[in-house]
Amino acid sequence: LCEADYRKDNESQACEFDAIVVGAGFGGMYALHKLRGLGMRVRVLEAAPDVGGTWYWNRYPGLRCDAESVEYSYSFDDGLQQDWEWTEKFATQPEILRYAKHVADRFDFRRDINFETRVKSATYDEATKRWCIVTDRDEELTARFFIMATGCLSVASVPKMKGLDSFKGRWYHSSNWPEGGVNFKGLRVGVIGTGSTGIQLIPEVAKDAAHLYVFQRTPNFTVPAQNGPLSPDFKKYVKENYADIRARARQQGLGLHTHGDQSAFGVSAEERQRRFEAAWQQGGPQFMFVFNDQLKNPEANKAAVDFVHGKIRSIVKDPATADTLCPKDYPIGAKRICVDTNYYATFNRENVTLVDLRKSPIEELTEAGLKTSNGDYELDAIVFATGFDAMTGALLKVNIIGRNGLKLADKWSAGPQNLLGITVSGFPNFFMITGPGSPSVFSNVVMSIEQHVDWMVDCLKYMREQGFAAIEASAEAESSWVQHVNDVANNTLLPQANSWYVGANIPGKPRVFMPYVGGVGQFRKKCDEVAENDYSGFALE
Ligand code: N01
Repeated sequence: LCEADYRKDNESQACEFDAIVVGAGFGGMYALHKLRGLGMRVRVLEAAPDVGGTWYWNRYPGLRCDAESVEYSYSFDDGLQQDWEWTEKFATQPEILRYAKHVADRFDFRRDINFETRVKSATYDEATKRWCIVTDRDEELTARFFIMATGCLSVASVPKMKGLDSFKGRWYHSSNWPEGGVNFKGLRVGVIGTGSTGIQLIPEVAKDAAHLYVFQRTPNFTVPAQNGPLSPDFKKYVKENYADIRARARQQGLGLHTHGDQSAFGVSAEERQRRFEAAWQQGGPQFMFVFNDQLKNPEANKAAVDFVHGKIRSIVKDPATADTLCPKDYPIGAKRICVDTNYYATFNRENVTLVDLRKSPIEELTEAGLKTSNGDYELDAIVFATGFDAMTGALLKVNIIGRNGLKLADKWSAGPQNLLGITVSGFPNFFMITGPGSPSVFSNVVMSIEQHVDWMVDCLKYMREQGFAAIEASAEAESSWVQHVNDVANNTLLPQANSWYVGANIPGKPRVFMPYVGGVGQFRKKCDEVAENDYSGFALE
């Protein structure tokens, strides 16, 4: 079906599908590919005018992926990975979006995608064992299987600040950036937020702005990307060894580098320092895996903290600014580690001022700018790099109603109960790609997407072979999975920060550690065991 045929079909009420997928990012596109492989009639519903998901909407200056380009890509088709040429160690957003579009062209995905279509609700009908999906075009579609591939970081969080409406300048949220870009030349700009996003865009905005004020509430740890063009030799090596690299990534998250297998205290102080320095010079998030106890042992973590504090103090010339940039009250890695290009050095520029919101909180936005408890800042533009309603935000934006009228929003009022991060008890034939309870954000997410989709598609194949019409997680299996996710997290230092991992950035959100941090290898093993045991923990009918 092409788009026009589909609309015609729809008019004649032929809107029944085997599967409806929401989202045409990396998750939705791969789900479409695999479901087509089962011979299913699939429709993907996407709010944006084109594919790409997060890489479509996020276009702020300086945006790159913090997983290396040759890893942050699909592994399912060797022809694809052999043909595509990444140019830099860490790909820019335009390059990743080009890749997503290339994949859509190559596999002719667009003919099964309805763009500019937002899903409003999805309701399970027990009598027919089908989902009814309603869109903002007032279409009603039905499908046996309903799959949310809406991403973990796709619902922007703009803090409710007093006076936002009165601000006379322009304001932007990083994840909904104007397509043509923003010209900050000669402007007084305020950036609120110093997470991965702020840390990437601040050095770029500083190059253009007349003056840049960085409003920091919590300092973050960031390691240099040490980005650069990929050499022909490296590209050749990767292409010749893709099978091994991908196999390692399926077990440990990333395949190019091996993780340290020693405790930080299994080596001398000099050697510890040497290894941290080598990781810093190598660049990227590998810094978190120099030693195997960095995220578990507070002392090992402190050794990494001290190393980064030393770097900040050596780069930033003004000691008071350097001190304000040093995170001191949570373990490194407990908020997702950031990866930057020239972040700390940006604070040496004459036209950049760091404002410590812990000492002087924002009171309100005014017509002319922003007022803290310590004074007024006149601004022409404000950038909110204030993050996302992570992991559950996009799932709960759709009114999903399962058996007995149960709303997902109500079921999750105390936290996102789920089984394997892929399914939810009370919601038959409903699947989440990279849902809460899965490794998703704690992994190379494209590899996780492939694993979740592969597991789901194997499950649907099994159902067809065995003659089942519906599958649903049992309440007991779900409770023990949530307990396991918590136990694994509590065995680390990760729950100790007020991060989006625990929903702390959204007022009123229940504090629950959402991602599975037991490792992608362990997660894969658990998923495979469930499948090998005829989907133990699930009811099939
Ligand atoms: O969002 P964040 P992000 N007043 O939530 C501050 C992925 N990502 O968009 O920490 C003042 O991390 C908030 O302060 P605090 C990646 O997984 C990846 O930066 O709450 N400040 C914090 O500093 C990442 O982790 C890439 O005290 C307020 C910031 O805003 C995730 O997305 C690039 C505030 C938000 O940081 C999210 O990153 C970009 C308020 N009312 C993103 N509210 C790459 O691949 C919030 N803040 C490289």
